[in-house]
Order: sequence, then structure tokens, then C-alpha cells
Amino acid sequence: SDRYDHLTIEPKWQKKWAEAKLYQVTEDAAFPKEKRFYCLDMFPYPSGAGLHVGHPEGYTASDILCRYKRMNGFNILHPMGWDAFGLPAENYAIKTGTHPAVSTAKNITNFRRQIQAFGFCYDWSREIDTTDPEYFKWTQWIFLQLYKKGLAYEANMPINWCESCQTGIANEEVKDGCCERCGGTVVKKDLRQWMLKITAYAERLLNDLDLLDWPEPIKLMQRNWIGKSLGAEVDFELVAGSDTSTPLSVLKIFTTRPDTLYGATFMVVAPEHTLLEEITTPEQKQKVQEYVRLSRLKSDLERAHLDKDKTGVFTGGYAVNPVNGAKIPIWVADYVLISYGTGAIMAVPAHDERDLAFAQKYNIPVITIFGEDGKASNSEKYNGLTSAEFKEKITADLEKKGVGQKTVNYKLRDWVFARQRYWGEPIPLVHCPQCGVVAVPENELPLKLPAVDRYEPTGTGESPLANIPDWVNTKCPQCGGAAKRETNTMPQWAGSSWYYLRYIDPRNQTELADKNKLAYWLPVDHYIGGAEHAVLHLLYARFWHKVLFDLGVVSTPEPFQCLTNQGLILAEDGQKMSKSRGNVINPDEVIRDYGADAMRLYEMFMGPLEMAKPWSTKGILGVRRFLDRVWNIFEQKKISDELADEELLKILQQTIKKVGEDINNLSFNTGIAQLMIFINAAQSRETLSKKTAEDFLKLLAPYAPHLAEELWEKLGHKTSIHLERWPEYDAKYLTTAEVEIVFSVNGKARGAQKAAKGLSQAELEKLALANPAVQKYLAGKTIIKKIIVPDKIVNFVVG
Ligand code: ANZ
Ligand code: ZN
Repeated sequence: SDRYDHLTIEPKWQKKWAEAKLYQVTEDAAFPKEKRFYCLDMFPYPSGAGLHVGHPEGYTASDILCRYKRMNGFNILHPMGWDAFGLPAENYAIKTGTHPAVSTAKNITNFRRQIQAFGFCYDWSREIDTTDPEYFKWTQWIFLQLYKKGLAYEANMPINWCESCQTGIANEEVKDGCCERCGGTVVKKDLRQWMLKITAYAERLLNDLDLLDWPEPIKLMQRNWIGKSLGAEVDFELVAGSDTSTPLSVLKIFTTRPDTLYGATFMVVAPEHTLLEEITTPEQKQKVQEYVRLSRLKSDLERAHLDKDKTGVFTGGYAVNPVNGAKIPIWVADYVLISYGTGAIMAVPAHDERDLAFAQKYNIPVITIFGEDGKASNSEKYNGLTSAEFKEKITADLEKKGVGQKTVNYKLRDWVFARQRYWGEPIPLVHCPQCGVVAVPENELPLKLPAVDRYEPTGTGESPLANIPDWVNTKCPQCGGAAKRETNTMPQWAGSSWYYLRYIDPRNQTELADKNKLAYWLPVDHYIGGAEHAVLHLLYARFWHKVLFDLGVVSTPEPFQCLTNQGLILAEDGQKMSKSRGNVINPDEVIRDYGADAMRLYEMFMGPLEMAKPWSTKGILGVRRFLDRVWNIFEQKKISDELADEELLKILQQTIKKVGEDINNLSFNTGIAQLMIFINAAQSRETLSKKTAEDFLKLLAPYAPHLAEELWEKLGHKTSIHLERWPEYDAKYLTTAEVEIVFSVNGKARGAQKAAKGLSQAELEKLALANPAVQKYLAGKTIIKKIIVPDKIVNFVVG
């Protein structure tokens, strides 16, 4: 049989759809709020390598969903754009001298061509590019709003520095102690930084997760990353050494277990703790200094890791336990981090693993507070209390005595927002010797990047922009005096933190987007993309959205209502696709050989959307054969105005129902299987009724839009199938299958009855008890046991 000519059909329809502006959308008031659907794809970084087969997986899923929703009367916003700032373009510039804007434009052209070859229903009139000054003007504007609200601040602090990217990076970008982007070594470096106060939103970022239809693992990752801990800060007075002339400081600790205060047998301060010098006795000074020097060389991860051997040095100093006056030795150890809590702890080896390992190593006593019964001991008046009761009571007592207070701590840290690189949005601030930091006036935005000759990072912790005097030297917007521009640029996460807002009104010259249009579409109804952004992009975007919400720019507290993560597409060998392994599938070649429709259908047929699955050339062949069979049925069968036979009608109704429900549940693979069932049945018919044929094409249209459109035209239609309504099924054809249920008493069959397939155990028991024959054998007896096998048998054991 024949293959249809995808090389002609697919470009033909792509061109026609574009000319007809079929997928352009407006904010039509005729659609009520519940009939508006904003479907967002994670926009790609247009790399030089071109599209990866993983991209069209999510894009096909959202495309099918959009097409289905449109056929069900929804107004659809479905846009696409480019997340185009970032290091690869800059590294390429360093290597070749090509300006990043040039290589980026080239890559975008290639990506657009590749994506358009799939026939996705994007409204291309809304395309955006984060490196376009008309776009980043508003990224800079948002930064200024953060700055004016006190949510952007300058700080000199030790940050994570990637040695190979030669830039500071955010905590969220450190993965297993290495750079998330390049895998390079991350060290601590003291650097002047711009920080965003995401911690001010920690509580709301945590609580509002409850509003979202997101995969639980992603929500959990965000909860853990925010890391809220309830506990208490407790003051321990230092014990005087030989010098009694100056008043003693207080050592503040944070604990989540104030109920174990009586079990504290040593204290630990972080090597960076400001009181360390005061605490340390002259005899211990040299040892402590050496220890501090060595711990500087380790990363936080190395220091805090549970299985790592705990090290530390006694300081010679002591503190007083405020509950019982016990004198407790103070150690310095690097498993306590300066960046969390107060940078000091009371150690309770009986109830904390790390403390126990440390105590065993250095022979420190262990005092147990809670035993098997869960009641406190060794704790004077608190003995006998449960942990919860104890915590509450002792915290109140500490507060009354003025030596402690209830405290909430978060693991979340402020966002290190500056990058010492060229290819990013310039931070729109000026440093003036007279006025300090001054914002670039909003009417001077966008602040564009200057042309440069060399893109190499300076390696000094300054951006390449610092080497361009013409750009750096400027006038202070406030006093007019000589001043210098901020030379750090924004991280790649900046542009992607709000892009979904710009799609709503992409050419607006006066605002980020029109308020009414924002209200029309927000929030994003469905967001589809990879899970790798769980605590990066998805946390940052939520933060910016909340800031914009507080400013009255957007009217919803959250940006993305529903989220789906597509699974990885692996290579045929089950490994991750990578250039170095030579196992990368090129979408251009697949489209050339099998067609876009086949590739779309295949990626959806591989398995459940969320799962990782390996590519299979045999698999795509099979899918292509299915589409050829569809083509041939329409070419060869007689299509008449007569009614279809009852049997085929029945299968069609089932198919309408199942394919629709499956698309709604993003269960695309099972929907395709149902389309195949229908085609198998249709193949054995000589004729096909026109109505049946048309209904089938409508079901196929979201999956294989080109083929469905071509066959639709061949049936004589002049308007697009993609503007058609989804067919309705007739419930009368959908009676469920019946099965015979056997009723038995003490193992002997006493009756039977036909019943609908799939009844619950309770329903089956009810049927059995209502059966007269069964009733006869149960009379006067007690049922000791029931054995119910669904769709088969109900057996009563009586005595
Ligand atoms: C005494 C205690 C007894 C603790 C016990 C735990 C168990 P989360 O839940 O992560 O907030 N801690 C506090 N600050 C620290 C720091 N800067 N570096 C390392 N550890 C620190 O953990 C809080 C607990 O971690 C605190 O409660 C403290 O140890 C330790 F049976 O205090 B706990
Ligand atoms: Zn000034």
C-alpha cells in the first residue's frame, strides 16, 4: 500500500495556516473566564546544537491539549519565544569573536524553523526574545521595582563562585557541590553582590503551594528548599576566663529541640563565628586558628554531609546552661554552618546523630532525655512530659526568664542575582560618589549592552563591562556628577521569571502588559516542561509574580495553576542522549523521513508523558504505518452518505469518549491506542459513512493536524478542520459489558446472575444477598466469612 506524501502535505498546511492566521488570538470578551485557556510551554534556550527530540515532547503534548480545547469552544493563548541570554552564546563569542547577538539571532532562526516544522498551533505574532531590548527593558523595570521596595540590595559576602564559568552563581545553581550548568568546581569567594530578598517571601512561597495543582514531588522539593523550621533561640552565658574585666557576651543558639536542653553536653560554634576569638583561651588559640584555616578550604556540602567524619577543636571556653547552670565546654567544628540559625548550637548527642558521632569521637558524655516510653527524664520539673508538651512549656519558661524565644528559621537564602559576565541584562543602577547607588530613570530604559571587542571574563570578579570606560563612566541621574555604572549583569533566570506575562501583551510600549489583558488570561492554566527547574525557575518566577502582585501589576497570587513535567526521552540504548555518546536523534531527519505528524504521534505513543522512555526507530516506523493505513482507508474505501453499521458506530462512540477524556488527562498514549482500534475496525468495512469518517478525522486532528486537514479537504471541506467542534458521542452506544457472577454458599454454587462488568465488592455482595436462592441457604445462619472475586464470584462461609 501507499505512503502519503508528508513532504508536500505538511509544508502546504503550515503555510496555509500561517496565511490564514489560524492560531492568532485576541482577548475576545465573548469567552467567559472559564472558557479561556492559557497553555504555556517552557521556552527553549536556542542553543547552537538545534532542537533536541525532548523539546517537541512537551510541545506536542501542549499542542494536542490546545487543539482539543479549541474544538471544545475555548479561547486559547499558546505562545512561544526564546530564553536567549546566557553563557553558551558568550563562550562561543570568546572562542570565535562572533557577537553573542549575532550567534543568538542565527540560533533563533534555526530553532524557529525546526519548531514550525511540527505544525504547532502557536500564535507567532506573540513571539518574544529575552535579549531583545524591547523585552529586557521590562526585565530591568521589574528589577528597579524590586530595588525601590528594598528587595534588591548590595552586599559583600562569600558567595558560590564557579571557577570555570568565572562568575558567581546562586545557591539554587549549586548541584552536589558543583556548578549546575558546567559541572565545574564551586568555591566560596567574597564578592560585592546584588541580592534579591526572596526570603521576605518564604512564608508565602511555602503556604501558597497548597493552591497549586502541581506534581507532589515538585511541591515537596520547593518545601524542602524553603525549609521552614520551628524552634527556639536560647541564650547561653559565657563563663569568665582569666580576664574578668570586660562583661561577657552571650552565645545564642538555635534549636528545634528545646525539650533536650538538659541533654546538652557540649556547644559548637561555626569556624566563622564572631565570638570565637573571645571564647578561645590562650592555650587553645593556635589549634583553633589552624582548624579555622583548614575549614575555609571546604565547601558547605563537604562540611554538612551526614556521613562525613566530624572534626573539631576544643576552644577552652565554657557556657552556662540557662536551665540548670551546668558548665558546658564549647568546641569549634565545621559541621555547624555560619549561614544557618545563629551559627552556634547546643549539642545533644543522645538525640542527634551528628552530635553523637562527634561525642563518641572526642569522648564527650551523653545524657539521655527521652527513652522508649517517649517521656522526658533527667529534666527536673519537666520529667514525664512528652516532647511536644516539653517544648511548649520550656519555651514559655525561657521567654519569661528573658533567655530565649520561639523562632522560625528558613533554609532559603536570598538570591545571588549578579553575574560577572557580558551576555545578560545590565543592572540599571549607577554608583555615584556623592549620592551612593542611584537607579537609572525608568524613561531611560532599556539600558543596552555596549559593543565590545573582548568577551573574556576579567577573572577578577568583575564583568567584562568593567573594561569599557565609555560605558562605565556616566553621569549620576540625581546630581549630574561623574558616576560609574553597575557592571554586573543579571542571571539567565531573570528573563524567564516573567516571560509568561509579556506574551499576554508583547508589543506594549508603555507597560509590561495591559492590566485588562493580564486579568483576561492569568493565571497560566497549564504549564508543561521539564522537572529540572523545580527549585530554580519555578521558585524564582513565583517570587517575582508575588512581588508584582503586591505592586498591583498582576491580579493572581500565583503564576502557574497546573504543572506537568514531561519525562526524558532517552536514546535507543536507554542512555541519556548526548553528543559525546553519538546517540542523538535529530528531529530534522525524523521529520524528513517520517513526517511531523508521525513524529508527534510517536512521541505521544512512546508511553505516559511523565515517564522517561527510550527512542525506538521501530516504534516510529509502526506509527507511520498506522498513519499510512488511515490515508489508504480514506483513499480506497467508498465513502457514502449511508449510515454506518451499528458495530462500527459503537466503536466510534467509544473512541470519541475515550480520546477526549484521555487528552483532558494528558494520557495521550492510550488515546492513540483507541484511534488504532477504530482504524482496525474500519479497515474490515467496504464502505465508510461520511459522518463516521468526518468524526474520526476530528479525533485525529489534534494529534496529526496535517494529515487530518488534508483528508478533511479531500472530503470536500473549504474551511479548516481545526476550527471544527469536537464530536459528541451518543451514550446509548456505550452500554457497558456484562459478566456472569456466581453466588455460592460454603463453596457450593447456589445461583448466578448477569451483572455489569467492574462492579465493586460491596455492590456484588448486595446482589448476592438479594438473590432468593442464596437467601434460602443463608436463612438462620451467620455469615462467618465473605470471599468476593470481582466479575466472577461471591462466596459466603456460614456456620
Ligand atoms: C539541639 C538538638 C537536639 C537539635 C536534637 C536537633 C536534634 P533543622 O531541622 O534543619 O532546622 N543546627 C542549628 N543551627 C545549625 C547550624 N548553623 N549548623 C548545623 N546545625 C545546626 O535543624 C535544626 C537543628 O540543627 C537544631 O536543633 C540544631 O541542633 C542544628 F535532638 O539543637 B538541634
Ligand atoms: Zn550622584
